[in-house]
Amino acid sequence: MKYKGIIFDLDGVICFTDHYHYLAWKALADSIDAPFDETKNDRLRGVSRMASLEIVLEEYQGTALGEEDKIALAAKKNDLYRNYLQSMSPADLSDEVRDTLNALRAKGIKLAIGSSSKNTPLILERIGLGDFFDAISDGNNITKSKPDPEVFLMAADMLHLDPKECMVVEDAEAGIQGAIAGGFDSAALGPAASSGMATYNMKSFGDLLTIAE
Ligand code: B16
Ligand code: MG
Repeated sequence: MKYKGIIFDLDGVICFTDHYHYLAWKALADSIDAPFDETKNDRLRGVSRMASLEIVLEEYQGTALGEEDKIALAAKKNDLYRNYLQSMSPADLSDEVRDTLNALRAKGIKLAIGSSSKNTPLILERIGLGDFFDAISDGNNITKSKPDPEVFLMAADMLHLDPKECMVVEDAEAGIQGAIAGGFDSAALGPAASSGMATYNMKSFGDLLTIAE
């Protein structure tokens, strides 16, 4: 096998919660008359919650907001988002992703999560992967969000592997930048695949089986 470990981004790779992020940010933005659309939502991929809020507030023209106000707004968005997550179930994990993960594990490759989301444990539990991964590095154990490599370096460390022995799978450009900065090979899906920055560009998740050979 080319890699001893694979580190997966969660949102946009293992499952898709970006529409729930959109609905929650849109409701929050509407409540304070800040313009927000799908294009702005696309810029939030892989970006931490507080950094996302700064993007949401770029065109906000209401009364000045202090740190406390921003924390309250982010908490309100997160409550809305977590309500949407309650509707997720194992049916939100595609057969292709499930089968590919099982096949990679059968080849003896260690599998980890490297996500910016503090809601990673809830999402994994909802889609039936609560106990699946060998390591979980997420928004709860990092101090710097992607494009910083910290989340991936911590995942590799948890797997007791060197970055050179691991590959990162990402849908966000910020994630591919983080992988490169950490010394990882990377495989890109969706928006990140068109950036041309990754080691491999994939059409679908199952391509990992040939990449990892
Ligand atoms: P939370 P990923 C990221 O997940 C999302 O892509 C990004 O849109 C979100 O702002 C970030 O998690 C933080 O999420 O508010 O749940 O902590 O793609 O890194 O798995
Ligand atoms: Mg992502």
